[in-house]
Formats: sequence, structure tokens, C-alpha cells
Amino acid sequence: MHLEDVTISKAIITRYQEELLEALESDVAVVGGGPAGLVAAYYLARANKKVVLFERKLSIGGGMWGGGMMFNQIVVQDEALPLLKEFGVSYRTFEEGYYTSSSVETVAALTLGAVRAGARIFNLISVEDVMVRDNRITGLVINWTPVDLGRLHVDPLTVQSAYVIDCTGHDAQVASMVVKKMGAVLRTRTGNLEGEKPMWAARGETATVANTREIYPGLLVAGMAANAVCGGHRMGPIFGGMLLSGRRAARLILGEDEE
Ligand code: 48H
Repeated sequence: MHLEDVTISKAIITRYQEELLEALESDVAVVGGGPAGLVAAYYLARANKKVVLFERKLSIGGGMWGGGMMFNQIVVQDEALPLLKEFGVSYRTFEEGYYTSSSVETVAALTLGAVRAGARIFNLISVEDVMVRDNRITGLVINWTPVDLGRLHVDPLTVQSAYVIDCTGHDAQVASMVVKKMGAVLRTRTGNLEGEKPMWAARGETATVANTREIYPGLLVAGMAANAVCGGHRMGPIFGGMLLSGRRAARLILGEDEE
């Protein structure tokens, strides 16, 4: 077979550029490709929203890959079982109400589900700032992760979106930016970032879903970020709350759920 090396380069650059141009204006921009972000992206894309997801790392999946202490299994409870089924993830019953899945299979299934539903996923891109107009989030400021890692002085680019979902996990990076840069008053108990509470699986799981909300006009929080912002407990390697939270964030944007 005759292959031109430069044609391969042209194909990659052309297609990536097309994808990135398409991502410049979206209905929803998801920050973070952990379980909460992937599930939110899936449900929104499935509802025909134009969804773009930015993940800082090379790999999508966030904290799910490592299961608990690198034992690559996750636990899911009854309430979240329909989501494992929705994504075609195989699971086994451990005890009544406790199901286990391979963390690797789950990340792969969530990722494929989101992509096939129509979400555009960009890895190796870090969200480093937000755009705010008239006290509403209107978009994100993005840069290549290696620019950040290399501490290079390279100016970023911007993307515009009607909604942003902060799915950045424990650090709640987008919410933190809004507070730090805008002195924003969040829709939390104190109006500020409440901070995450210590391990308590039962409470943490319920709180993750309850704390999934629009905390600032145009900005929702989901997954671990919801508890970091609103003051919920951490829960260890049980992931049902992350999946349910991602779905709830999507439903809130779609007007299918009330806060
Ligand atoms: C682009 C970014 C940026 C940025 C971060 O940590 P995650 O897996 O988040 P969740 O909420 O989907 O799931 C949380 C879960 O993994 C977890 O940590 C649990 C259950 N912990 C319990 C406990 O007790 O510890 O994924 C967040 C993703 C990561 O992939 C980051 O790389 C990415 O967001 N990210 N992407 N721009 N500025 N910041």
C-alpha cells in the first residue's frame, strides 16, 4: 500500500481543527472527564445538546481507573444500578445492595457512551479561566496542558457555552476560579466554597446528588466537585453518586429536574 506520511499529518491536523472549531460554541461545556462529567455529557448529547468536554489529562476517566487503593474494582449501590445497565457495564452482586464492576470496563463504557451519543471530547486541554458577562458564566478559557506543566507563557483561547458543568472532582476548579476571580457569591449555605468533609460513604453519596446544582448563573457543579463546593462528605470508592450526579446535572439543564 502506498502511504504518504505528510497526508497522515494533514488528515490529523484538518480533522482536529474541524472538531475544535465546532467546539467553539456549544450548549454545554463539561470540565473534567471523570465519571460525573462523562455521564452528564452522555445524557445531554443524547438529548441533542451540543456538548463539549475538556479533560486536562491524557486519559479520560479521572479517579475511576484506580478503584479503591489501586484495586481496580468499583462499588455501586442499588440506586445507580440502572446507570450501569444504561451503559452496558457488567456487574456482580457482592451482597444485597452492593454491586461491583471493573473500573476499567466502566471508564471505557462511559467514554464510549458519551462519544457515541455525540459529545466531543478533548483530552490534554486544561481549563484555566472562565468568561463572565453580566454575572453569568458564558464560556471557558482553555490551554494545552503541556503549556501549564511546562510553565510556558502562552496565551490561551476561549470557547463560548450556554452552560458550564464543573466536574473537576475534589478541587472544584471552575467554582474556585469564579470565587477567586469574581468574588462570586455561590448558591451554597454560606455563599462561599464550603469544602469537603471527611469520609462517610452513606452521607457523601446522598449529598453528591443533592448538591448537584447551579451554583452560579450558568455554572453547575456535579460529582465530587458538588460536595467540595457545598460541603458534603467524601465517600471513597463507591461511584453510584458520581453517576447519579452527572445524570442530575444533565436533567437540570434539560429542565427535567427541579433543584
Ligand atoms: C480540565 C480538569 C481540570 C481542568 C481537573 O476526579 P474525577 O474522577 O471527578 P468525579 O467527580 O467525576 O469523580 C470523583 C471520583 O473519581 C472520586 O474522586 C471519588 C469518588 N472520591 C471519593 C473519595 O473519598 O476520595 O475527575 C475529574 C477530572 C479529572 O480527570 C481531572 O484531570 C479533570 O477533571 N480536571 N480538566 N481542566 N482545570 N481540573
